[in-house]
Amino acid sequence: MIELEAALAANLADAHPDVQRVLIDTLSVMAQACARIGEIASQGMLAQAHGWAGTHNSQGEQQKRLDLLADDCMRDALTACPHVAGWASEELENAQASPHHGQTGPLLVVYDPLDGSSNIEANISIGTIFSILPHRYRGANPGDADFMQPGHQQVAAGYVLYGPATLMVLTCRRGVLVFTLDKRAGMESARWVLTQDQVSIPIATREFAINASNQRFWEKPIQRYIAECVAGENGPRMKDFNMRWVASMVAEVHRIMTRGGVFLYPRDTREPIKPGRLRLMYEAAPMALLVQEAGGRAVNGTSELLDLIPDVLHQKVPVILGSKDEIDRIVNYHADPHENVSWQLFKTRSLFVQPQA
Ligand code: AFP
Repeated sequence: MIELEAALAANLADAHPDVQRVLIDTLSVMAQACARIGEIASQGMLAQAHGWAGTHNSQGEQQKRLDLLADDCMRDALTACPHVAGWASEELENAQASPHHGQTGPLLVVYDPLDGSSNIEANISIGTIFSILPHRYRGANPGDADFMQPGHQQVAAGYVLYGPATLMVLTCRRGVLVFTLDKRAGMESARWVLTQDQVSIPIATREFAINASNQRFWEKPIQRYIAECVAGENGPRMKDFNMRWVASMVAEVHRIMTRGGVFLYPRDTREPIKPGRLRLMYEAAPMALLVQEAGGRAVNGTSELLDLIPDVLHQKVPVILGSKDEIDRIVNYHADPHENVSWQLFKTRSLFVQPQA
């Protein structure tokens, strides 16, 4: 079995030895932190990890106990890592400079410590998402502005899925690797082992994931795309589609990594100043890099997510990603915004209207 460090060394064989060392060390430290988060999550109520913490993050969202425990695990790990100059967490208002390595570390880390918080008490899959960026202005502690780099600058990105198995899915821009946390010899000697090399997302799919309760707020291109999927073999797509929604982006993206599909959290009209629910830096950009490295595509409807330059640390964006053929189609629908939705489809077969006998 190939363990994390050896697998990364092989994956980064063409990189400069210094780059190799820095990335392997940093990813190993983060992998350990995620193993710890997974352990706490798996203990649930036994670890007092369920329920509200009674606090809010900078976005005004209520925090769960596990959000905070996971954030602590990541922060402690990153503080000890000499290569990390600073980090930005979905749970913190501002970026933090490393107290010891702020001026010297070559890397910045951005992370969502606990994705899918609403699933915690229901014991449904949750995850951690992270992104690694270069620290370009060494000699000074990084501030918020240093983190606001477009996603295509990422040197690595990944997520950890705390599901029936604990999996880490990583890219160092040389394809996508999957590691499984091997706990068979006990948690003390748990290790990450490579279980899949070079993940490839099928180019075509018959499966989509969207929170259909927001349908009335979607723009026309998304109305049209979903209506056509739901119309199935009777509609213009002439094939039936399946739908899934886990409410944890990590779980949705991992399903797409394993069997293809489309995930949409599109722009909606509820809060026009927040065009979307997901954060560009903590969720959209790292997932976009992973999806692209696996042969898929990730857009906001009209532009590649990796090209977007953040204006603020917690910026939200529409996210549409997955199997390439479907994403190409959705981008084409956005390029033709005046095309009317086929409302007829909604009358006969809709997410909410019973099909006529
Ligand atoms: P939380 O971690 O704040 O619960 O959010 C998870 C998430 O950002 C993403 O993982 C899901 O796709 C999405 O929210 C689910 O949102 P809905 O509440 O619309 O199901």
